[in-house]
Amino acid sequence: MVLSRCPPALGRGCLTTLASLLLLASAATPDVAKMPAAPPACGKPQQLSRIVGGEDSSDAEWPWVVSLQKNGRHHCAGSLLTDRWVVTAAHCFKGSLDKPSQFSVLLGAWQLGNPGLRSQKVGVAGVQPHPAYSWKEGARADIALVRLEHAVQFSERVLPVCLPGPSVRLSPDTNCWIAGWGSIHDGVPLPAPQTLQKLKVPIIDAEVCSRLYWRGAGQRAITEDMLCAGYLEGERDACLGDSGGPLMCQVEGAWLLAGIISWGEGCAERDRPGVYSSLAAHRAWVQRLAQGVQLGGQAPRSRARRAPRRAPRRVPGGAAPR
Ligand code: 4AZ
Repeated sequence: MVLSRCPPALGRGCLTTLASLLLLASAATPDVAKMPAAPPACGKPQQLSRIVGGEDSSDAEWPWVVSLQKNGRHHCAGSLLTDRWVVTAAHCFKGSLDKPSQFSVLLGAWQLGNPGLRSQKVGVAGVQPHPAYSWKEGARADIALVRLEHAVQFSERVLPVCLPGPSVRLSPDTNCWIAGWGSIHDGVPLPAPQTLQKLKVPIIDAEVCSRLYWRGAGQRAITEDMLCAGYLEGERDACLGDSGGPLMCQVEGAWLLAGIISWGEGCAERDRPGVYSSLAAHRAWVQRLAQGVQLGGQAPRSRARRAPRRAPRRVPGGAAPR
C-alpha cells in the first residue's frame, strides 16, 4: 500500500492521525480481504474455442485439465475440482501411494514443453484412492482425489470443472470430449511441444460395451460405475499417459466431468473403446471428501416454480391492472 506524505498544512501529528484513522476503518468494516472469495463458476472456459476439427486444443480451452507429474515428468492427467482438489485415476498411484512427495500437479499449461509463466506447479499433500479400488488392471472404482499442498490461483487458464448433478442423464451417442498429453499411437509419445490434444467421443450404450468386453462365464468387465465412449471402428481413442484425464460433456452451458480415463484393451482398436470411471457413480464419495465441489447440468430453476405469482387483486371500481 502507498501512503502519501502529509501536506504541511496539517501539521505535526498528521501521520499518527492518519494511522489511527486507518486502524479505525479496518476495525469498523468487515475485512473483505480476509473473506474467502466465491470461486469462479465451474465448467465455463473464458476462452472460446478457435480450432475446428483439429486435434490440438486451443490455449485455455480446457482450464481444469492438469498434468500429474511423477518425479517431474508427466505421468497422468487430472481435473481441477476446487482450488485444493484434483481428481484423477487411482491406478496412477500404483506402488507409490506412500510417497506423495514424488508427485506434483502442473496447472494452466497448454503445451507441456512450453508451460509458460502463467502455469502453476503445486506439490501434493496427500492422495485418497477410492476405498473400493483393488489395484488390478480394469478394476472398478478407479478414481482418486489429490489434495494440493496449497490453494491454486484461479485465472483464465486455471478453472474448476463441474461434477454432473443428480438430474444429468448421458444417453448413448451424446457427444463428449477427452483431452490429454498421452501417446498419439501405441508406443508413440506426443511430440514436442506437447500441445494438449482433444478428441470428440460419443458415449456408447452400456449394454453394447458390456458385450464387447464380456469375459465369458458371467464375468462382467464393465461394472455399473464405468462408462464407455469412443468408436467401435477404432482409430480414435485415449492412450497411455491420458489416464486420469477427463471425459467432459457440455450440459446446460457448463462442462461436466462425466468420467475419468481409466482403461481399455490397447488404444484405438476395433471393438475396444475407451473405458471411463463414472463420476455420477462416485459423486457422493467425491463430495464427502472434497469440500466445495460444484455441480452442473441442472437447468436454472424458473422463477415461476420458485414463487408462484398471485393474480393481482382487483379493487371494485379501481383502475384496471396494467
Ligand atoms: C493407459 O494405459 C491407457 N484406450 C489409457 C487409456 C486407454 C488405454 C490405456 C484406452 O493409460
